[in-house]
Amino acid sequence: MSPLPTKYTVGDYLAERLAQIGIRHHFVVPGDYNLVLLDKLQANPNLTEVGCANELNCSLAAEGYARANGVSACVVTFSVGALSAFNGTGSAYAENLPLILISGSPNTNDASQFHLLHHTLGTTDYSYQLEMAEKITCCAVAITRAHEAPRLIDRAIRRALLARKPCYIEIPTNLSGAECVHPGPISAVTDPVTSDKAALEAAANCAAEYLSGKLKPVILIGPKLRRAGDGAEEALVKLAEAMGCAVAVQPAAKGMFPEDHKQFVGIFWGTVSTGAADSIVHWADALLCVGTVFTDYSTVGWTAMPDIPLMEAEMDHVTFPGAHFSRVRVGEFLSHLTTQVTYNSTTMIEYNRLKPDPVLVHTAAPDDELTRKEISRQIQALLDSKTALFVETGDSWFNGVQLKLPPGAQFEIEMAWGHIGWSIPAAFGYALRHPDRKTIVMVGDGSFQVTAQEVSQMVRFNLPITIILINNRGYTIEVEIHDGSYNKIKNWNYALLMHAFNGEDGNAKGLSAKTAGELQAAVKVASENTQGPTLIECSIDQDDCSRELITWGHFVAAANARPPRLPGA
Ligand code: DPX
Ligand code: MG
Repeated sequence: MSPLPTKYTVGDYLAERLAQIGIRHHFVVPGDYNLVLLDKLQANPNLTEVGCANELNCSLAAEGYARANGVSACVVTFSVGALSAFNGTGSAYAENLPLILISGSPNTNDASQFHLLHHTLGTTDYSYQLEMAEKITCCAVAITRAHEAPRLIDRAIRRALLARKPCYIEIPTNLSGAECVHPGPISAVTDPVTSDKAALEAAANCAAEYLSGKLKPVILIGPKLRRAGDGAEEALVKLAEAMGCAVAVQPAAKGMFPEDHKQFVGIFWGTVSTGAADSIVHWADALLCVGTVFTDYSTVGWTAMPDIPLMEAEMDHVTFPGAHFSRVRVGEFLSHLTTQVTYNSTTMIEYNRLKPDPVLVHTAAPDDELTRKEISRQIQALLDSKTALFVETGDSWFNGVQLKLPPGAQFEIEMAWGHIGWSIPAAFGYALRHPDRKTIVMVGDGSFQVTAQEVSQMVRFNLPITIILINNRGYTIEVEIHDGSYNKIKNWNYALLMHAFNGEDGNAKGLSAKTAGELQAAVKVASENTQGPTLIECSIDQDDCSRELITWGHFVAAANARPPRLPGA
């Protein structure tokens, strides 16, 4: 550990807290309201500054870093920076990730002197950014005096860590270097809240009662399971084994239950489920939902909403038909329940009758035109226990969900927020924290165009990320939901772009594949390029999309098109 500064400033205090909660990299875009703060953060030897190309990418890189590290920080300037960074902050909120958004702000004297300032709306009220941040974070604080900084910084960070949501800290340009007290023990910020013993006991009893007399229990896992931390994922495997029942997983929770486990029955995604997950979920007479999120997307336009009474366990509470228990930590609850359940493998026996036979995967000849199926076949062969697979909004969601994850492989998807372009900066942020992983991104042409600049940071940090860019010449998912000329985009020379990002010293490689053999050769180049990203543009026909996308698109479009309900109707 480095020696602590004897005199603390607000900036030092924040830096110390960020380092103490396990942040090793902070993502920044400089601006005159945050420059002194950036100096202070830079001075902390346990933090590495990571510059981003713009604040949207900066916030999404921090979102990806939070997936790998559990918490992240994004530092931007007032308004012009923060309003762009709000997008990644919204993602962190929807995806349950504690991202600490830090914004520089005007000198504390300016508001009372009614000065008009740059990077503002041109009025003398500067409170709007804090008010906007309040809507998209679990705690938003603005420091107006240095002596309040320790209390406000600690409060915001603790709230974010406990709620698994983003927080916002605003620091005026003339306060980052102002003196404040030194930090107290970090446990005051990081110590978890434990379950209320009585509530925990009562919830476990209620669960046993919910299951009693039920013949066909099924466990359904959602994306909030991993976000809960708390050993919840491991506890769930033990509970599943004690129950012996079928375990289905929502698409955004793919990988949160081992896919090679004999009780894994597939991804439950309504009519576009894998295996026979939808049949077994709909056959169940008791559904133990853990961390589930039911949205129009995850229920395929509300067509797959389970219609039996549910048990729903969330990070810090459990709800049953007719009962609710607060302050029950999900990990503790699942462990407690494991000691009470009886073994009943009825749903596994039935699943083994229902499950489809393995399909024969066709391997294309080297000269065959590249297809979506062949791309998937080749990506499947790349996956191993070290892989982190990012799947972008678009057909990549459906193609990615179909892949079989080897044990240990990580799967990242941003299904709740669904921001096209997320995968490039998020994979960059993730790979910085986990350089040992083999990060692969499946991204469409339209999405890539939104945040392409962040590939240049992958080059700068020599990260060997493989980008499989599926070029189907437009916004195909939108074509399937509702087509129009707006779904066509300008084509780029994606492979050549890598040379532009290299500048004079980069190691990125850009390749394009139009045949199966070209893709195979490009994949080999990617695996040998350990010093920078490799982008492989895979050209396919614009109508070559998955069956699942077309089906899902149909039902989501129908849900979008419901006519307005009149009062009383
Ligand atoms: C939009 C989407 O090329 O993928 O496989 O061709 O669909 P596919 P692409 O990356 O195109 C993505 C496109 C335009 N969604 O089909 S999913 C609307 C949208 C969004 N996020 C933002 N703007 C618009 N999801 C930031
Ligand atoms: Mg496309």
